[in-house]
Amino acid sequence: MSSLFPALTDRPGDRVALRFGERSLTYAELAAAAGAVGQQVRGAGRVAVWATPSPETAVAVVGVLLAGAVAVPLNPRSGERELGHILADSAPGAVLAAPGERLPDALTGVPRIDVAVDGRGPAPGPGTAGDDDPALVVYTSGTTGPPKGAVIPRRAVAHTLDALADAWRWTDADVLVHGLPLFHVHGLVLGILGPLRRGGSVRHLGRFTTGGVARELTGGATMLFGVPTMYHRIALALSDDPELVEGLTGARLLVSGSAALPVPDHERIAAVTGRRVIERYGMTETLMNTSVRADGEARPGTVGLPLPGVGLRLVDDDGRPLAAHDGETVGEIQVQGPNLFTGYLNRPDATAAAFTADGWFRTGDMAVRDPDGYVRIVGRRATDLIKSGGHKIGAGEIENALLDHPGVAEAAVTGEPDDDLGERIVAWIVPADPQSPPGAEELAGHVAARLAPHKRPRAVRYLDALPRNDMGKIMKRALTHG
Ligand code: MCA
Ligand code: AMP
Repeated sequence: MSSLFPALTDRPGDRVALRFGERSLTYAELAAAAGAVGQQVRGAGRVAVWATPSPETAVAVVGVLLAGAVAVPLNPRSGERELGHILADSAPGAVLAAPGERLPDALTGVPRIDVAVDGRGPAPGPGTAGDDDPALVVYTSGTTGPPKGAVIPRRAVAHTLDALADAWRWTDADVLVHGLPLFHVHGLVLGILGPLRRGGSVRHLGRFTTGGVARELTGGATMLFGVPTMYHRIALALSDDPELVEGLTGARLLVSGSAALPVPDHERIAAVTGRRVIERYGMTETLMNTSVRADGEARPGTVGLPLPGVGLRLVDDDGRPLAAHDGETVGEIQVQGPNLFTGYLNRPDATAAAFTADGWFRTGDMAVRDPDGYVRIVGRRATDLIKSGGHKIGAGEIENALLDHPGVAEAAVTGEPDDDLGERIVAWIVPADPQSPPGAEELAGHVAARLAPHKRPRAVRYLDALPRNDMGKIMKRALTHG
């Protein structure tokens, strides 16, 4: 296939490709370092990447892709159980990490390759990998069980990034700033591979702060990507931070995604800066489906129009497509197109269940369409999927982790509205010993160590018994509405 990164494979020059804090790499330096990685991983099949927010992660993923291998980004804060599952499922031939990074015991059996940002490898060629060959396996939560590995082909990466370039007028003149984690599609595919495919530049904040956003947007950055929690924190900070106001006001494009941007945050930012945040809608399995266009109307609460090449329909409960664009009739979003994943790794059952008989992907997101076609997401089919800080988290995996705690007899997990996180995780616990129930911090630490810190409950409520129906099924609505 044609190169995923023409700016790296065709005479890379001295333009800065990426910057993390004080450390930056030009296109020529990135091509050489990625070439060195590529030499080491060629033929390795799947290669895990210890995805810290660092230039090593970018070099690692680009090197793997240029070599035609498959990158499996790992959350460096993954707990034992989550990491154990991902490694057993994806069986990586090697793990790429920054030198000096301490890796957990679960990775002991996997050959380690240190990523040298000053490495010098042969100029990457066009490669032999085909469009339908996998580029990435990204793990994503479902309602029950451990996370599933979404296999994302090279064509999906190319297609989604080019569709966004069209929608956003995204060019090599753009300098993106963000502080997103690099083990999700948002931060890695859009936030790192996006600028590199365009031949532009990215500045990563290491960790998100409103001060970092202000500094970069007043210092030459043109675009900002973030999850709604980040825009919420920006909206709160605007009144005390003139540099932040100046930066947002002057930016070419402000983009939010991964969860719904609350209308009050959208309006607050618009009122202070005169700028409207653009929303786009995507999913690990589908990459990007819709977006408000750079020259379109950024109506609060809408995620815009289907991107070029993406088929999108709403269906009723019986799976029948809805014809109405009346802004009222709610249906599930189904999508089709070159942006889609090819399936879940080792899970033909889950893959089959995710598609309709005629090949549409069931997103589980519920939406209406405005008369002009704009998509407005109104909710989610499964209440057992929680979006907290833009991370998708399955209630089932947290319940299983809680049940592993000796002090927990029964557990149920729900999501509750939260101004900052969108939703916060709430654990409902029947203690094994009502006289000495495990504390909230103890349980949060227990989940953080097994799964990941962002999956920890933010509140714990204690009950004598969980409400159950005649079939013994926990009635979560009675918990949240009780
Ligand atoms: C807290 N920490 C702990 C514990 N509690 N560590 C161990 N044990 C504990 N019990 C640590 C955390 O690891 C973290 O460390 C720090 O304390 C603060 O944690 P937390 O409160 O969870 O973080 P936050 O500051 O509230 O984070 C908010 C955030 C974050 C920055 C908005 O949620 C975030 O980065 N969200 C982005 C999610 C995302 O990218 N989603 C895209 C997926 P430390 O501070 O050192 O880290 S969706 C997607 O990809 C699709 C395709 C799409 O549409 O985009
Ligand atoms: P993930 O599986 O972690 O990639 O998350 C994908 C999910 O995030 C989608 O199915 C939606 O529920 C949600 N999502 C992503 N972008 C948006 C958005 N702009 N507005 C509302 N929900 C969104």
